[in-house]
Amino acid sequence: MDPLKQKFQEKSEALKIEIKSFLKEHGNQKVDEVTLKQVFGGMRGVKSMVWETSQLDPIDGIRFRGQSIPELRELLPKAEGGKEPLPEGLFWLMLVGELPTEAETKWLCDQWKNRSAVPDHTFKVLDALPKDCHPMTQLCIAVTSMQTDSIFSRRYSEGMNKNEYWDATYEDSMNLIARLPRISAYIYRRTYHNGDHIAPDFTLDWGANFAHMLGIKGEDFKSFMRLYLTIHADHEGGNASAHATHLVGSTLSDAYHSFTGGMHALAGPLHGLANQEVIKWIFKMLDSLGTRSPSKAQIAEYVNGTLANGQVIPGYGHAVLRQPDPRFIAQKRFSEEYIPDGEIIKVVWNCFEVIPEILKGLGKVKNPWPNVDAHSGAILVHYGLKEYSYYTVLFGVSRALGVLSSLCWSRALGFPLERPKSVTYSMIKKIVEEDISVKSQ
Ligand code: CMX
Repeated sequence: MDPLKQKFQEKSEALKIEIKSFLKEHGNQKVDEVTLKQVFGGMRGVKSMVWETSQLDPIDGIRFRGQSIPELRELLPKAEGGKEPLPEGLFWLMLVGELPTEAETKWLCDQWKNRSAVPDHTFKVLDALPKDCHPMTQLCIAVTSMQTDSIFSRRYSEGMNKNEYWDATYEDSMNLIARLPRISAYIYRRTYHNGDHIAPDFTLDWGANFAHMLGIKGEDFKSFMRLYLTIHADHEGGNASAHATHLVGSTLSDAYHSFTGGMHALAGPLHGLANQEVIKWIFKMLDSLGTRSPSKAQIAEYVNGTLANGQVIPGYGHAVLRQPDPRFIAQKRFSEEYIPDGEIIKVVWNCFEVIPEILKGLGKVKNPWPNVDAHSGAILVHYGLKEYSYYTVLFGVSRALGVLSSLCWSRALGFPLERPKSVTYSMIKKIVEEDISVKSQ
Protein backbone atom coordinates (compact mmCIF):
# COMPACT_ATOMS: atom_id res chain seq x y z
CA MET A 1 0.00 0.00 0.00
CA ASP A 2 1.32 3.51 -0.78
CA PRO A 3 2.55 5.57 2.19
CA LEU A 4 -0.20 8.23 2.04
CA LYS A 5 -2.93 5.62 1.75
CA GLN A 6 -1.40 3.67 4.64
CA LYS A 7 -1.35 6.77 6.87
CA PHE A 8 -4.92 7.61 5.85
CA GLN A 9 -6.12 4.10 6.64
CA GLU A 10 -4.52 4.11 10.10
CA LYS A 11 -5.90 7.55 11.00
CA SER A 12 -9.37 7.04 9.60
CA GLU A 13 -9.83 3.58 11.16
CA ALA A 14 -8.86 4.96 14.57
CA LEU A 15 -11.26 7.90 14.23
CA LYS A 16 -14.07 5.68 12.99
CA ILE A 17 -13.81 3.51 16.11
CA GLU A 18 -13.62 6.57 18.36
CA ILE A 19 -16.67 8.22 16.75
CA LYS A 20 -18.69 5.01 17.05
CA SER A 21 -18.24 4.79 20.80
CA PHE A 22 -18.59 8.59 21.21
CA LEU A 23 -21.95 8.45 19.42
CA LYS A 24 -23.05 5.50 21.52
CA GLU A 25 -22.47 7.51 24.66
CA HIS A 26 -23.48 11.03 23.53
CA GLY A 27 -25.67 10.44 20.46
CA ASN A 28 -28.62 12.41 21.88
CA GLN A 29 -26.57 15.47 22.86
CA LYS A 30 -27.96 18.64 21.16
CA VAL A 31 -25.37 20.54 19.11
CA ASP A 32 -27.69 23.17 17.65
CA GLU A 33 -31.21 24.55 17.48
CA VAL A 34 -32.73 25.74 14.21
CA THR A 35 -34.73 28.95 13.89
CA LEU A 36 -37.35 29.83 11.30
CA LYS A 37 -34.94 32.39 9.85
CA GLN A 38 -32.42 29.62 9.22
CA VAL A 39 -35.02 27.34 7.65
CA PHE A 40 -36.00 30.09 5.19
CA GLY A 41 -32.52 31.58 5.02
CA GLY A 42 -30.40 28.96 3.33
CA MET A 43 -29.61 27.04 6.55
CA ARG A 44 -26.99 29.63 7.54
CA GLY A 45 -24.86 28.39 10.41
CA VAL A 46 -26.84 25.18 11.09
CA LYS A 47 -24.37 22.61 12.43
CA SER A 48 -25.28 19.49 10.50
CA MET A 49 -22.22 18.00 8.84
CA VAL A 50 -18.77 16.70 9.79
CA TRP A 51 -15.87 18.02 7.69
CA GLU A 52 -12.37 17.28 8.87
CA THR A 53 -10.15 19.05 6.36
CA SER A 54 -10.73 22.72 7.22
CA GLN A 55 -12.69 25.02 9.50
CA LEU A 56 -13.94 28.57 8.84
CA ASP A 57 -14.03 31.25 11.52
CA PRO A 58 -16.07 34.40 10.72
CA ILE A 59 -13.25 36.68 11.93
CA ASP A 60 -10.01 34.73 11.41
CA GLY A 61 -11.09 33.06 8.16
CA ILE A 62 -10.06 29.66 6.95
CA ARG A 63 -7.77 27.24 8.77
CA PHE A 64 -6.68 24.05 7.07
CA ARG A 65 -6.20 21.44 9.80
CA GLY A 66 -5.66 24.32 12.18
CA GLN A 67 -3.19 26.27 10.00
CA SER A 68 -4.00 29.77 8.69
CA ILE A 69 -2.99 30.88 5.20
CA PRO A 70 0.03 32.93 6.44
CA GLU A 71 1.13 29.88 8.46
CA LEU A 72 0.77 27.61 5.45
CA ARG A 73 2.89 29.99 3.38
CA GLU A 74 5.61 29.47 5.98
CA LEU A 75 5.20 25.79 6.77
CA LEU A 76 4.30 23.92 3.59
CA PRO A 77 7.12 22.66 1.35
CA LYS A 78 8.03 24.90 -1.60
CA ALA A 79 9.27 24.26 -5.13
CA GLU A 80 13.05 24.67 -5.51
CA GLY A 81 13.80 28.39 -5.44
CA GLY A 82 10.10 29.21 -4.96
CA LYS A 83 8.45 31.08 -2.10
CA GLU A 84 4.85 29.90 -2.41
CA PRO A 85 3.49 26.66 -0.91
CA LEU A 86 3.04 23.57 -3.07
CA PRO A 87 -0.63 22.50 -3.28
CA GLU A 88 0.55 18.89 -3.11
CA GLY A 89 1.63 19.61 0.48
CA LEU A 90 -1.78 21.04 1.35
CA PHE A 91 -3.55 17.94 0.01
CA TRP A 92 -1.32 15.76 2.21
CA LEU A 93 -2.06 17.97 5.21
CA MET A 94 -5.82 17.91 4.60
CA LEU A 95 -5.94 14.16 4.01
CA VAL A 96 -3.93 12.96 7.00
CA GLY A 97 -3.66 16.03 9.25
CA GLU A 98 0.16 16.16 9.20
CA LEU A 99 2.49 18.61 7.49
CA PRO A 100 4.38 16.59 4.88
CA THR A 101 8.14 16.46 4.59
CA GLU A 102 9.87 17.57 1.37
CA ALA A 103 10.26 13.89 0.42
CA GLU A 104 6.57 13.13 1.02
CA THR A 105 5.55 16.14 -1.07
CA LYS A 106 7.87 15.03 -3.87
CA TRP A 107 6.37 11.53 -3.68
CA LEU A 108 2.85 12.95 -4.08
CA CYS A 109 3.98 15.16 -6.95
CA ASP A 110 5.37 12.06 -8.73
CA GLN A 111 2.19 10.10 -8.00
CA TRP A 112 0.05 12.73 -9.70
CA LYS A 113 2.39 12.75 -12.70
CA ASN A 114 2.07 8.96 -12.98
CA ARG A 115 -1.71 9.13 -12.75
CA SER A 116 -2.25 12.10 -15.09
CA ALA A 117 -3.07 10.36 -18.40
CA VAL A 118 -6.50 11.47 -19.63
CA PRO A 119 -8.59 8.97 -21.65
CA ASP A 120 -8.74 9.74 -25.38
CA HIS A 121 -12.51 9.86 -25.40
CA THR A 122 -12.49 12.84 -22.99
CA PHE A 123 -10.55 14.92 -25.53
CA LYS A 124 -13.02 13.79 -28.23
CA VAL A 125 -15.99 14.72 -26.04
CA LEU A 126 -14.48 18.17 -25.45
CA ASP A 127 -13.72 18.64 -29.15
CA ALA A 128 -17.36 17.89 -29.96
CA LEU A 129 -18.52 20.89 -27.91
CA PRO A 130 -18.98 24.34 -29.44
CA LYS A 131 -16.03 26.61 -28.63
CA ASP A 132 -18.33 29.15 -27.02
CA CYS A 133 -19.57 26.55 -24.52
CA HIS A 134 -18.76 28.02 -21.11
CA PRO A 135 -15.50 26.57 -19.72
CA MET A 136 -17.28 25.44 -16.53
CA THR A 137 -19.77 23.48 -18.64
CA GLN A 138 -16.82 21.95 -20.48
CA LEU A 139 -15.14 21.06 -17.18
CA CYS A 140 -18.27 19.33 -15.85
CA ILE A 141 -18.71 17.38 -19.08
CA ALA A 142 -15.02 16.40 -19.22
CA VAL A 143 -14.99 15.14 -15.63
CA THR A 144 -18.23 13.20 -16.14
CA SER A 145 -16.79 11.65 -19.30
CA MET A 146 -13.86 10.27 -17.24
CA GLN A 147 -16.29 8.46 -14.94
CA THR A 148 -15.81 5.49 -17.29
CA ASP A 149 -12.52 5.00 -15.40
CA SER A 150 -14.03 5.02 -11.91
CA ILE A 151 -12.47 2.33 -9.77
CA PHE A 152 -15.19 2.79 -7.14
CA SER A 153 -17.96 2.20 -9.69
CA ARG A 154 -16.29 -0.88 -11.14
CA ARG A 155 -15.53 -2.41 -7.75
CA TYR A 156 -19.02 -1.60 -6.46
CA SER A 157 -20.59 -3.44 -9.39
CA GLU A 158 -18.30 -6.40 -8.60
CA GLY A 159 -19.65 -6.53 -5.04
CA MET A 160 -17.08 -4.48 -3.10
CA ASN A 161 -17.18 -4.84 0.70
CA LYS A 162 -18.26 -1.54 2.29
CA ASN A 163 -15.07 -1.49 4.36
CA GLU A 164 -13.22 -0.91 1.09
CA TYR A 165 -15.21 2.13 -0.11
CA TRP A 166 -12.55 4.49 1.22
CA ASP A 167 -9.82 2.67 -0.71
CA ALA A 168 -11.61 2.94 -4.07
CA THR A 169 -12.55 6.58 -3.33
CA TYR A 170 -8.91 7.37 -2.56
CA GLU A 171 -7.80 5.83 -5.89
CA ASP A 172 -10.47 7.74 -7.86
CA SER A 173 -9.66 11.00 -6.06
CA MET A 174 -5.92 10.72 -6.68
CA ASN A 175 -6.49 9.93 -10.38
CA LEU A 176 -9.02 12.72 -10.85
CA ILE A 177 -6.84 15.36 -9.17
CA ALA A 178 -3.85 14.22 -11.25
CA ARG A 179 -5.81 14.65 -14.49
CA LEU A 180 -7.51 17.97 -13.77
CA PRO A 181 -4.70 20.32 -14.90
CA ARG A 182 -4.44 18.49 -18.24
CA ILE A 183 -8.17 18.61 -19.06
CA SER A 184 -8.50 22.17 -17.75
CA ALA A 185 -5.56 23.41 -19.82
CA TYR A 186 -7.03 21.56 -22.81
CA ILE A 187 -10.31 23.44 -22.31
CA TYR A 188 -8.42 26.75 -22.17
CA ARG A 189 -6.32 26.12 -25.28
CA ARG A 190 -9.23 24.82 -27.39
CA THR A 191 -11.50 27.69 -26.36
CA TYR A 192 -9.10 30.62 -26.67
CA HIS A 193 -6.01 29.45 -28.59
CA ASN A 194 -7.37 27.56 -31.63
CA GLY A 195 -6.64 24.17 -30.11
CA ASP A 196 -2.91 24.88 -30.06
CA HIS A 197 -2.29 22.51 -27.13
CA ILE A 198 0.85 22.36 -24.99
CA ALA A 199 2.19 18.99 -23.84
CA PRO A 200 2.74 18.49 -20.10
CA ASP A 201 6.22 19.05 -18.69
CA PHE A 202 6.80 16.26 -16.17
CA THR A 203 9.79 17.98 -14.63
CA LEU A 204 7.35 20.48 -13.09
CA ASP A 205 5.16 20.23 -10.00
CA TRP A 206 1.33 19.99 -10.31
CA GLY A 207 0.63 23.75 -10.20
CA ALA A 208 3.60 24.82 -12.33
CA ASN A 209 2.80 22.19 -14.96
CA PHE A 210 -0.76 23.54 -15.11
CA ALA A 211 0.65 27.07 -15.63
CA HIS A 212 2.94 25.69 -18.36
CA MET A 213 0.09 23.88 -20.18
CA LEU A 214 -2.04 27.04 -20.08
CA GLY A 215 0.77 28.68 -22.03
CA ILE A 216 1.41 31.54 -19.60
CA LYS A 217 5.14 32.05 -19.32
CA GLY A 218 7.31 33.09 -16.40
CA GLU A 219 8.31 31.90 -12.94
CA ASP A 220 6.13 34.50 -11.19
CA PHE A 221 2.97 33.12 -12.77
CA LYS A 222 3.98 29.60 -11.70
CA SER A 223 4.42 30.95 -8.15
CA PHE A 224 1.02 32.59 -8.30
CA MET A 225 -0.62 29.38 -9.50
CA ARG A 226 0.89 27.46 -6.58
CA LEU A 227 -0.52 30.04 -4.17
CA TYR A 228 -3.87 30.25 -5.98
CA LEU A 229 -4.32 26.46 -6.04
CA THR A 230 -3.48 26.31 -2.33
CA ILE A 231 -5.77 29.06 -1.01
CA HIS A 232 -8.90 28.09 -3.00
CA ALA A 233 -8.74 24.42 -2.01
CA ASP A 234 -11.21 24.21 0.86
CA HIS A 235 -13.57 26.41 2.91
CA GLU A 236 -15.07 23.90 5.36
CA GLY A 237 -18.06 21.77 4.36
CA GLY A 238 -21.08 24.08 4.16
CA ASN A 239 -20.16 26.12 1.07
CA ALA A 240 -22.15 25.15 -2.01
CA SER A 241 -19.42 23.31 -3.96
CA ALA A 242 -18.25 21.33 -0.94
CA HIS A 243 -21.76 20.58 0.25
CA ALA A 244 -22.89 19.52 -3.24
CA THR A 245 -19.90 17.16 -3.57
CA HIS A 246 -20.66 15.77 -0.10
CA LEU A 247 -24.38 15.32 -0.84
CA VAL A 248 -23.85 13.57 -4.18
CA GLY A 249 -21.11 11.42 -2.63
CA SER A 250 -23.43 10.36 0.19
CA THR A 251 -25.47 8.35 -2.35
CA LEU A 252 -22.26 6.38 -3.09
CA SER A 253 -21.91 8.15 -6.40
CA ASP A 254 -18.20 7.92 -7.22
CA ALA A 255 -15.67 10.75 -7.04
CA TYR A 256 -16.21 11.78 -10.69
CA HIS A 257 -19.98 12.25 -10.27
CA SER A 258 -19.61 13.81 -6.83
CA PHE A 259 -16.97 16.31 -7.90
CA THR A 260 -19.00 17.25 -10.98
CA GLY A 261 -21.94 17.98 -8.66
CA GLY A 262 -19.67 20.33 -6.74
CA MET A 263 -18.51 22.01 -9.94
CA HIS A 264 -22.09 22.69 -11.04
CA ALA A 265 -22.52 24.55 -7.75
CA LEU A 266 -19.23 26.41 -8.15
CA ALA A 267 -20.47 27.65 -11.56
CA GLY A 268 -23.07 29.91 -9.92
CA PRO A 269 -22.43 33.70 -9.73
CA LEU A 270 -23.00 33.84 -5.97
CA HIS A 271 -20.20 31.27 -5.54
CA GLY A 272 -17.16 30.55 -7.75
CA LEU A 273 -18.39 32.30 -10.88
CA ALA A 274 -18.04 35.54 -8.90
CA ASN A 275 -14.34 35.56 -9.89
CA GLN A 276 -15.29 36.11 -13.56
CA GLU A 277 -18.05 38.55 -12.58
CA VAL A 278 -15.61 40.72 -10.61
CA ILE A 279 -13.24 41.40 -13.50
CA LYS A 280 -16.12 41.75 -15.95
CA TRP A 281 -17.62 44.36 -13.62
CA ILE A 282 -14.26 46.16 -13.28
CA PHE A 283 -13.74 46.32 -17.06
CA LYS A 284 -17.31 47.53 -17.57
CA MET A 285 -16.65 50.24 -15.00
CA LEU A 286 -13.40 51.31 -16.67
CA ASP A 287 -15.10 51.38 -20.09
CA SER A 288 -18.02 53.38 -18.84
CA LEU A 289 -15.77 55.88 -17.02
CA GLY A 290 -13.34 56.06 -19.95
CA THR A 291 -10.24 55.64 -17.76
CA ARG A 292 -7.93 52.84 -16.54
CA SER A 293 -7.28 54.64 -13.26
CA PRO A 294 -10.58 55.89 -11.85
CA SER A 295 -10.66 58.09 -8.76
CA LYS A 296 -12.28 56.80 -5.58
CA ALA A 297 -15.21 59.17 -6.16
CA GLN A 298 -15.72 57.71 -9.65
CA ILE A 299 -15.62 54.16 -8.26
CA ALA A 300 -18.16 55.10 -5.57
CA GLU A 301 -20.53 56.53 -8.17
CA TYR A 302 -20.28 53.40 -10.31
CA VAL A 303 -20.85 51.14 -7.27
CA ASN A 304 -23.98 53.10 -6.37
CA GLY A 305 -25.19 52.71 -9.95
CA THR A 306 -24.72 48.93 -9.81
CA LEU A 307 -26.67 48.76 -6.54
CA ALA A 308 -29.40 51.02 -7.92
CA ASN A 309 -29.80 48.54 -10.80
CA GLY A 310 -30.62 45.83 -8.25
CA GLN A 311 -27.32 43.98 -8.72
CA VAL A 312 -24.81 42.75 -6.15
CA ILE A 313 -21.22 43.99 -6.09
CA PRO A 314 -19.32 40.85 -7.09
CA GLY A 315 -16.41 39.83 -4.87
CA TYR A 316 -17.90 41.45 -1.77
CA GLY A 317 -19.87 39.83 1.04
CA HIS A 318 -19.84 36.33 2.45
CA ALA A 319 -22.23 33.92 4.10
CA VAL A 320 -19.84 33.23 7.01
CA LEU A 321 -16.92 35.70 6.99
CA ARG A 322 -17.24 39.03 8.81
CA GLN A 323 -13.78 40.43 8.02
CA PRO A 324 -11.72 40.86 4.83
CA ASP A 325 -11.13 37.33 3.52
CA PRO A 326 -7.57 36.12 4.35
CA ARG A 327 -7.52 34.67 0.82
CA PHE A 328 -8.05 38.21 -0.52
CA ILE A 329 -5.31 39.48 1.79
CA ALA A 330 -2.90 36.71 0.69
CA GLN A 331 -3.40 37.75 -2.96
CA LYS A 332 -2.96 41.42 -2.00
CA ARG A 333 0.34 40.59 -0.25
CA PHE A 334 1.46 38.62 -3.31
CA SER A 335 0.63 41.57 -5.58
CA GLU A 336 2.37 44.07 -3.29
CA GLU A 337 5.52 41.98 -3.63
CA TYR A 338 5.38 40.89 -7.28
CA ILE A 339 3.16 43.45 -9.06
CA PRO A 340 3.23 46.66 -7.00
CA ASP A 341 2.41 48.89 -9.99
CA GLY A 342 -0.24 46.77 -11.71
CA GLU A 343 -2.86 49.08 -13.24
CA ILE A 344 -5.92 46.86 -12.66
CA ILE A 345 -4.54 45.71 -9.32
CA LYS A 346 -4.57 49.31 -8.13
CA VAL A 347 -8.23 49.52 -9.15
CA VAL A 348 -8.91 46.45 -6.95
CA TRP A 349 -7.11 48.10 -4.04
CA ASN A 350 -9.07 51.34 -4.48
CA CYS A 351 -12.31 49.35 -4.60
CA PHE A 352 -11.25 47.80 -1.27
CA GLU A 353 -11.08 51.31 0.19
CA VAL A 354 -14.40 52.46 -1.27
CA ILE A 355 -16.88 49.56 -1.45
CA PRO A 356 -17.09 48.40 2.22
CA GLU A 357 -18.31 51.82 3.41
CA ILE A 358 -21.01 51.90 0.73
CA LEU A 359 -22.17 48.37 1.55
CA LYS A 360 -22.21 49.18 5.27
CA GLY A 361 -24.43 52.15 4.44
CA LEU A 362 -27.08 49.82 2.96
CA GLY A 363 -27.70 48.54 6.47
CA LYS A 364 -28.47 44.98 5.41
CA VAL A 365 -25.20 43.50 4.11
CA LYS A 366 -23.78 41.33 6.91
CA ASN A 367 -20.24 41.35 5.56
CA PRO A 368 -19.17 44.42 3.56
CA TRP A 369 -15.62 43.11 3.02
CA PRO A 370 -13.99 41.58 -0.07
CA ASN A 371 -13.93 37.81 -0.51
CA VAL A 372 -11.43 35.61 -2.37
CA ASP A 373 -12.91 36.45 -5.77
CA ALA A 374 -12.35 40.21 -5.50
CA HIS A 375 -8.63 39.96 -6.22
CA SER A 376 -7.70 36.99 -8.39
CA GLY A 377 -8.86 38.35 -11.77
CA ALA A 378 -6.63 41.42 -11.66
CA ILE A 379 -3.56 39.24 -11.05
CA LEU A 380 -4.52 36.83 -13.84
CA VAL A 381 -5.04 39.73 -16.25
CA HIS A 382 -1.62 41.08 -15.31
CA TYR A 383 0.02 37.77 -16.27
CA GLY A 384 -1.86 37.61 -19.56
CA LEU A 385 -4.68 35.22 -18.65
CA LYS A 386 -7.34 37.68 -19.72
CA GLU A 387 -10.19 35.37 -20.73
CA TYR A 388 -12.28 35.79 -17.62
CA SER A 389 -14.93 33.20 -18.53
CA TYR A 390 -12.20 30.69 -17.72
CA TYR A 391 -11.46 31.85 -14.18
CA THR A 392 -13.90 29.59 -12.35
CA VAL A 393 -12.18 26.52 -13.86
CA LEU A 394 -8.99 27.53 -12.00
CA PHE A 395 -11.04 27.75 -8.78
CA GLY A 396 -12.49 24.30 -9.54
CA VAL A 397 -9.10 22.65 -10.04
CA SER A 398 -8.06 23.89 -6.61
CA ARG A 399 -11.37 23.04 -4.94
CA ALA A 400 -10.87 19.40 -5.97
CA LEU A 401 -8.13 19.09 -3.32
CA GLY A 402 -10.47 19.89 -0.44
CA VAL A 403 -13.70 18.27 -1.54
CA LEU A 404 -12.04 15.04 -2.68
CA SER A 405 -9.90 14.64 0.43
CA SER A 406 -13.11 15.14 2.40
CA LEU A 407 -14.92 12.61 0.23
CA CYS A 408 -12.25 10.07 1.21
CA TRP A 409 -12.99 10.84 4.89
CA SER A 410 -16.75 10.50 4.38
CA ARG A 411 -16.35 7.03 2.91
CA ALA A 412 -13.73 6.00 5.49
CA LEU A 413 -15.93 7.11 8.40
CA GLY A 414 -18.92 5.36 6.85
CA PHE A 415 -21.12 8.46 6.69
CA PRO A 416 -24.66 7.59 5.54
CA LEU A 417 -26.92 8.95 2.83
CA GLU A 418 -27.62 12.64 3.53
CA ARG A 419 -31.34 13.18 3.98
CA PRO A 420 -32.51 16.26 5.93
CA LYS A 421 -36.20 16.98 6.49
CA SER A 422 -38.11 19.53 4.44
CA VAL A 423 -41.31 21.19 5.62
CA THR A 424 -44.17 23.06 3.98
CA TYR A 425 -45.13 26.61 4.94
CA SER A 426 -48.38 25.37 6.49
CA MET A 427 -46.44 22.89 8.65
CA ILE A 428 -44.24 25.73 9.85
CA LYS A 429 -47.25 27.93 10.62
CA LYS A 430 -48.75 25.08 12.64
CA ILE A 431 -45.52 24.69 14.66
CA VAL A 432 -45.52 28.43 15.44
CA GLU A 433 -49.26 28.52 16.32
CA GLU A 434 -48.93 25.52 18.66
CA ASP A 435 -45.96 27.13 20.38
CA ILE A 436 -47.88 30.41 20.88
CA SER A 437 -50.86 28.55 22.32
CA VAL A 438 -48.68 26.51 24.74
CA LYS A 439 -46.95 29.68 25.95
CA SER A 440 -50.26 31.53 26.45
CA GLN A 441 -51.70 28.78 28.70
N1 CMX B 1 -23.56 43.58 -2.99
C1 CMX B 1 -24.83 44.02 -2.79
N2 CMX B 1 -25.68 43.46 -1.91
C2 CMX B 1 -25.20 42.46 -1.16
C3 CMX B 1 -23.89 41.98 -1.27
C4 CMX B 1 -23.06 42.57 -2.25
N3 CMX B 1 -21.82 42.16 -2.47
N4 CMX B 1 -23.70 40.98 -0.39
C5 CMX B 1 -24.88 40.83 0.26
N5 CMX B 1 -25.78 41.71 -0.21
C6 CMX B 1 -27.20 41.81 0.14
C7 CMX B 1 -27.90 40.50 -0.18
O1 CMX B 1 -28.19 40.40 -1.56
C8 CMX B 1 -29.11 40.56 0.72
O2 CMX B 1 -30.03 41.47 0.13
P1 CMX B 1 -31.62 41.17 0.18
O3 CMX B 1 -31.97 41.09 1.63
O4 CMX B 1 -32.20 42.35 -0.52
O5 CMX B 1 -31.84 39.89 -0.54
C9 CMX B 1 -28.54 41.26 1.97
O6 CMX B 1 -27.36 41.97 1.53
C10 CMX B 1 -28.15 40.30 3.08
O7 CMX B 1 -27.25 39.34 2.55
P2 CMX B 1 -26.11 38.70 3.49
O8 CMX B 1 -26.80 37.96 4.57
O9 CMX B 1 -25.13 39.74 3.86
O10 CMX B 1 -25.36 37.70 2.49
P3 CMX B 1 -25.71 36.19 2.14
O11 CMX B 1 -25.13 35.30 3.18
O12 CMX B 1 -27.18 36.02 1.87
O13 CMX B 1 -24.97 36.00 0.74
C11 CMX B 1 -23.18 36.21 -0.78
C12 CMX B 1 -23.58 35.88 0.67
C13 CMX B 1 -21.70 35.88 -0.95
C14 CMX B 1 -24.00 35.34 -1.72
C15 CMX B 1 -23.43 37.70 -1.03
O14 CMX B 1 -22.64 38.48 -0.17
C16 CMX B 1 -23.20 38.12 -2.46
O15 CMX B 1 -24.12 38.00 -3.28
N6 CMX B 1 -21.95 38.59 -2.82
C17 CMX B 1 -21.61 38.89 -4.19
C18 CMX B 1 -21.29 37.62 -4.96
C19 CMX B 1 -19.96 37.04 -4.50
O16 CMX B 1 -18.95 37.72 -4.40
N7 CMX B 1 -19.94 35.72 -4.29
C20 CMX B 1 -18.69 34.99 -3.98
C21 CMX B 1 -18.60 34.50 -2.55
C22 CMX B 1 -17.32 33.72 -2.33
C23 CMX B 1 -17.33 32.42 -3.07
O17 CMX B 1 -18.15 31.55 -2.77
O18 CMX B 1 -16.53 32.25 -4.02
